[in-house]
Amino acid sequence: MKMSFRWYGPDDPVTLQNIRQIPGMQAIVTAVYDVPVGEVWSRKSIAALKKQTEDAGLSFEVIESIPVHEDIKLGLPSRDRLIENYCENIRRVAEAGVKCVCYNFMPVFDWTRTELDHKLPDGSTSLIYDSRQVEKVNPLLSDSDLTLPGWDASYTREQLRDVVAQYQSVTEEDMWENLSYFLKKVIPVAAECDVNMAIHPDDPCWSIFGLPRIITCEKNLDRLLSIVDDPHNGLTLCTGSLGCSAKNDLPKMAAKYAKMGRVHFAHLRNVLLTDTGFEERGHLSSGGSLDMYAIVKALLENGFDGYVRPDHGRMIWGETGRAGYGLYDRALGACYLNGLFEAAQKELG
Ligand SMILES: [Mn+2]
Repeated sequence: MKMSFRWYGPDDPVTLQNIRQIPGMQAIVTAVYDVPVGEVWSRKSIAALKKQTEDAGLSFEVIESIPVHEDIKLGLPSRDRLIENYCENIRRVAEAGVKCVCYNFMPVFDWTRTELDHKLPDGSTSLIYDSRQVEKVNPLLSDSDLTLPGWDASYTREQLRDVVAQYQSVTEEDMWENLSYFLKKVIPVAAECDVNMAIHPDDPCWSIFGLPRIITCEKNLDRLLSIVDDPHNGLTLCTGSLGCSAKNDLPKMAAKYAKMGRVHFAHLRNVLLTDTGFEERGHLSSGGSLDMYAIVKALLENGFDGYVRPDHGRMIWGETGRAGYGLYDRALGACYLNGLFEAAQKELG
C-alpha cells in the first residue's frame, strides 16, 4: 500500500510541506489545471508539478484526474480528436513517471451533494446528500433559482441546461457504447506506457436528473472490466461513492477486484446512510455505515498493492477551504487508515 494525498497544486491552501508531515505519506495525487478539459497538457506544466512534488520529498505517481470531455461521453464526432489528446496526456504523464491515472465517466456532474457545510453533532461540518432536495432541482429549467452547491462553475446556467439537454436522448446502453469506444482506444496506449487506468465510480452511485450513470455497482464493474480484459483497465475503489448504496457490499467487492489485480487506487472513506440519502463522516468505522477494517483486510488479503488516499474530510478545528479537501480531517483519516493497514498486515502475518 502506498499512502497518498490529493493536492490541488500551488494554489491549494494545503501545502506540500503540510502533507509531507503526515506519518507514512508517500505520494501526491494531482493534475494539471491550466488547460481546458480535452486539451493536451504541456510538458512544462507536468514537469513543474513533478518537481514541486519531488522537492517536497513526495512521489509524483498518481494523476486525479485526466478528465474525459463530455463529447467523448456523448459519443459525438469530435471525440476522435479528444481521445487522441487523452492518449497523448497518458503518454506525457507516463514520461514523467506517473503509474496510475484516475478518471470518471459521469455525465456533466462529477459529484453531487445538497449541502457542503452541514453541521454534525460534534460541531464539525461535512458534505451531505438529501434526495428530497435533489428532486426539487431540474437543470433543464434555466430560469429555476434552484441550484446545488458544487456545480461546475465553468458552466453558465444556460450552458448547463444545454449539456444536460444533450444527454436526454442518451441511454445507459449508449453510455456503455461510448465508454467501450473510449476504452478500446485508450487502454492499449496505457498498456504500452504501463499506466494503470483507474475509473472512479459515479458519486452517488445512481442516476440523477435523468442522466445515465453506469459505474454504480458490482454487475456494472464486471462489465466495465470485461470490455478490455487487461490489467491496465482497472478501478479506483471509492468506498464513499459505492457505499452510498446499501446494495454494494464493499468488503466483498474489495476482495473480488483486488484478487483480479484490478484495484489500482483506493479512496477509503466512510458514509452514513440516512433515510433520505447520506452524510459524509469521519473515516472511522463507527462514524458511518461502512466497516472500514473489513474493507482494508479484504484488500490486503487479496494482494492489493496500489495507492490509497483518505477521501473527503469534514471541516474541523475552524479550518476553512475547499469543501471536503481540508488538511486536518483528511490527515486524521490517513493516520487511521495507516493503523488499519498495519493491524491487518500483522493479522495476516
Ligand atoms: Mn472518491
